[in-house]
Amino acid sequence: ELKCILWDVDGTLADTERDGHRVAFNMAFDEAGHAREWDVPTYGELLEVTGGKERIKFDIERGGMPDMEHEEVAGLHARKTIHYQSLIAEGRIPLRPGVRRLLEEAYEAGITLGVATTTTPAALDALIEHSLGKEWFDRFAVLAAGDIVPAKKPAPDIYTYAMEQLGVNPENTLALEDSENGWKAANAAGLKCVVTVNDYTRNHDFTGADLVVSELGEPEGEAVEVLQDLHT
Ligand code: XBP
Ligand code: MG
Repeated sequence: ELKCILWDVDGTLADTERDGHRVAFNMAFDEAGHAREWDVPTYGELLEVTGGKERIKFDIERGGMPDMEHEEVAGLHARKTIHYQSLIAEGRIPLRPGVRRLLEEAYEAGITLGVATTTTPAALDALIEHSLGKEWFDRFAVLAAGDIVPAKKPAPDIYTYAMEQLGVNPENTLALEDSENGWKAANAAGLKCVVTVNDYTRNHDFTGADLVVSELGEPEGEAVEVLQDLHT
């Protein structure tokens, strides 16, 4: 029985990567005097690594940026988060199609809703406030985000943490994801997983996922039933 849905954020709730996170990283690099710009295809390669600080370190290892101490990476990333919050506050990043409808249907149906993401809490809060609506701070029963677990996706830890907080079992929980790393994390945590792909993730390997769709779609009164059927 489906009792809980855990939502990924970036790429799933909204297409935040190309016009949000990527742009914010570039603003932070420019401001700090780094001659580095992550263009759209390069950023696609860097998405192999989840987490913003981890992504900067990955680019350093690839030779894309000069070597830096952890503190400098953390400082750059903190500025990136500020820029990201401003971009989101400008209302640039809408929810993906069908997201609001599914959230509302599931909430009405009494399904426990939560978030499980590698994103920084401040970035998540900005998206909830400006793209989703403040009432969702209370409607989500858990907001599991960022460095709260040391190992980010594809490790299962953030899902395991969210389920522990909620007191729900993997058998009754469904993950909504958009990427291979996200799907692997959900699968490793023992969850069923529905994947909604986007431009950055449509060629990822989702072998074994329960359902892979291009988006959640808009027809009313069906989405929750489709997800519930996966659990019977
Ligand atoms: C997506 C990510 C994140 C963002 C940047 O995570 O990999 O790292 O690109 O986030 P998910 P921060 O799809 O699981 O939400 O810079 O805030 O770390
Ligand atoms: Mg994602």
